[in-house]
Amino acid sequence: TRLLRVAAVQVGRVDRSTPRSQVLARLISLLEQAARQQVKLAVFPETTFTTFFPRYWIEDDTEVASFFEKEPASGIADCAAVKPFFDKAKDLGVDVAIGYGEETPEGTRYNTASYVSNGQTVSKYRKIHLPGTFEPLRFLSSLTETHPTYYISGTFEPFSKEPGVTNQLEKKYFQPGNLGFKAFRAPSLRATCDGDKSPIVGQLICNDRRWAEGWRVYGLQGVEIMCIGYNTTAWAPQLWGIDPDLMTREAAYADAIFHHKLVCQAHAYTNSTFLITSARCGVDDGVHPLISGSMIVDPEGHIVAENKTEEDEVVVAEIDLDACQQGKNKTFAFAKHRRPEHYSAICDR
Ligand code: CDT
Repeated sequence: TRLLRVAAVQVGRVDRSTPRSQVLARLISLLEQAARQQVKLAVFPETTFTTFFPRYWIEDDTEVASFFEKEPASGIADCAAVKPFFDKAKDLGVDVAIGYGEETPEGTRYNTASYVSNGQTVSKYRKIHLPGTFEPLRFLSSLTETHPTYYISGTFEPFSKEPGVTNQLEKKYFQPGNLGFKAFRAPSLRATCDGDKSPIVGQLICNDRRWAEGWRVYGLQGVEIMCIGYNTTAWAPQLWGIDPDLMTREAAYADAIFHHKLVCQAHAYTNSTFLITSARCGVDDGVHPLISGSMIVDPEGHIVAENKTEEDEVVVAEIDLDACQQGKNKTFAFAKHRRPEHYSAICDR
């Protein structure tokens, strides 16, 4: 056996104006809770240090810049604004995988997740599948007339460029990731694994989890632990292209959770890997709901631990990395069963 205690760290409501210092204090408290439960790897959400700002059309670049970390070449753990978080993780001996808005020294902005151990960046991933649009969705006046309830609910009204529209403007605020899907070993976790093999880890960010392509690239590298943070809106009918009158908010939430679990469990299973996946959830600014659904999934696709609340919460499980071998050696023994000569179309287009 190669036992390891891990945590999906869920983070609740964070508003547009919530100061970094307040978020950091909460994250440090979550780290302490994880360490008290002997957790060695804690996975945090996407854009953990701020609200999920791509939902807003923001014209003032000073405000946009305020949602990014100016990351030095030495890595995010040396970024002054968030250093206390990484110092605490180092003190507690907890490896962290955490998402944040990255601004490079050259000024390029990415949606990034870093794996940091003992104050050092072991690996960095930049989100490749950026959902949504470059421009705000157009306001459809016909819908205002036919769906007055939806538009006067105020859910998205105050933050859209045009009233009554919600946005997912990741293509506007981020460059597509340029680091590929690079699995890596986490040497700091070797001692806890009852053997000489440190785990093979991979990272994706939110929308990436819906795409089989990235998962399989990690699967082909023998990944054993996938770390995935996300912000998934629980109510955006116009964005999804559905009539708001044909679905209740409860049904929309349930459907968003269903699709989240469907892709996470299926892709963990078909790549014979554990998955630790962590939500930024709650109702930001009191009007923007995000799903929860933080969980730890085993290589057979079963959920072994999951969130109980819509707030800050540490979801812990002890996992045995040797459990990956069943799938890797039998049903999904890639070398024996794959037929790549028939797969070229997925690279060609
Ligand atoms: N943050 C993020 O990637 N969210 C997306 C929302 C997609 S709706 C256009 C997700 O896949 O959860």
